[in-house]
Amino acid sequence: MKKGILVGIDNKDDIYDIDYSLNELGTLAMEIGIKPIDKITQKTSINKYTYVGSGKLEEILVEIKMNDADVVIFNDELSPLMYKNIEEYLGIEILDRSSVILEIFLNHAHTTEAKLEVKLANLKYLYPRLSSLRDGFDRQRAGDKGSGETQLELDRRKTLNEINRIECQLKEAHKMKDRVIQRRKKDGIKTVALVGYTNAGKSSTLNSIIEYTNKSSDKMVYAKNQLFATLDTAVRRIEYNQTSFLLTDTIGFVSKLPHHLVNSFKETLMEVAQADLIVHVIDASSKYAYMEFQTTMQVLQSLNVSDKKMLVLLNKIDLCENIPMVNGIDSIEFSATTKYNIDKLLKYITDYLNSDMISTTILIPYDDGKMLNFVRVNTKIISQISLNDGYQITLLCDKKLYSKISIYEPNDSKLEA
Ligand SMILES: Nc1nc2c(ncn2[C@@H]2O[C@H](COP(=O)(O)OP(=O)(O)OP(=O)(O)O)[C@@H](O)[C@H]2O)c(=O)[nH]1
Ligand SMILES: [Mg+2]
Repeated sequence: MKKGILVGIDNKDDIYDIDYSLNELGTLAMEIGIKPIDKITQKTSINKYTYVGSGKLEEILVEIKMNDADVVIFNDELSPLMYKNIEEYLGIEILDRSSVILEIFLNHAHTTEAKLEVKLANLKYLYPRLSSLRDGFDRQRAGDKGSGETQLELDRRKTLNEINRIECQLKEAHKMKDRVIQRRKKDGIKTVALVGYTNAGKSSTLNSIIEYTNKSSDKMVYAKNQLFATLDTAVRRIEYNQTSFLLTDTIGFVSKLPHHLVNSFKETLMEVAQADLIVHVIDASSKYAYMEFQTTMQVLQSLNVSDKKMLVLLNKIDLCENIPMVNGIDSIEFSATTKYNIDKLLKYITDYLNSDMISTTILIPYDDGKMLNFVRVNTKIISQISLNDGYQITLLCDKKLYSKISIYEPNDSKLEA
């Protein structure tokens, strides 16, 4: 493993506590094979030329020599100018928070859409930095400046072309996704999205629900003790208590996510924006549970989905000594591993989804198989009786579907008690 020094600014205006933030950076670094060996902080605001002040930079240089460090990681995104100045001064590999997160995402993206989204974010991050990167490359080769400049123009053109190409591909993929979401909405299909800090247990929660509701295990999703194990949304149909809904597993969040990444994944996170209910999964056993909760709320705000109905799921309760308090939002203590309170969770979800349902009794002629099928798939059937001229069905349906269903409401005289 490479040895890394973490450097952060302890700014009192920052909403994140510096210990939390550097601890998180250290965990992110480990994910790409860098072991944090030292943490250096400065109580000030970010210096726009060198991130930290010149005295601090000297201190970092001493630490590098003393610890034989391979890389220095800065806790915020460095501007191209900062990157160039620092790299010239320190003379070793420099990374910033964004580049570490991007590298993890590049390693973990599996589906075509996730791969394109990460690649796009990475290219947008690299584009303004091409000049510094090429300078470094030329310095190493002691090459002539002239060829370096034309090479830089070439790099820039290639990068821009690639950005345009990927944006076009993604536009098509997102259009398709949007059509699917709109169709679901039209058909009144309810959706619930699992969101939360990375490694909180979103995928495990989905898997435990799949298992509990007797779904086949091939519907399970990838869950691992790893940051950003999930990079693509997965949607599964769940049936419980005669209620059917779609449950979405989503990508996890961390603080200071690179803005290009958030933009790239915005469309993928459409599922969250369109959900009827958000289940915010928290690792209740984490020392930083509250900060992690805040981090997720921040990202949701940047996605304009902070006003949705939310349930907080205090997961990993099996590991908890102290259970975090949640005020003002409904919450359930839970364990995806032991399935503690899973029935309570499912009851909460289905009760909420059914709360804006209309109850009615309809009569569907025996030869109207299409409507019969529609009702079976999209409504909650309470009872069904076979009469002379069709099925009499008492059901609960979504308000949006009522106009389609009410056509089948017979005159009272035709109804069987
Ligand atoms: N003890 C315990 N471990 C849990 C529980 N829920 C999840 N885990 C573990 O936590 C780790 C992360 O779980 P995931 O379900 O992959 O977490 P995630 O939120 O989907 O993570 P990302 O996809 O990386 O954002 C795994 O090692 C799980 O086994 C729980 O209730 N109790
Ligand atoms: Mg996951």
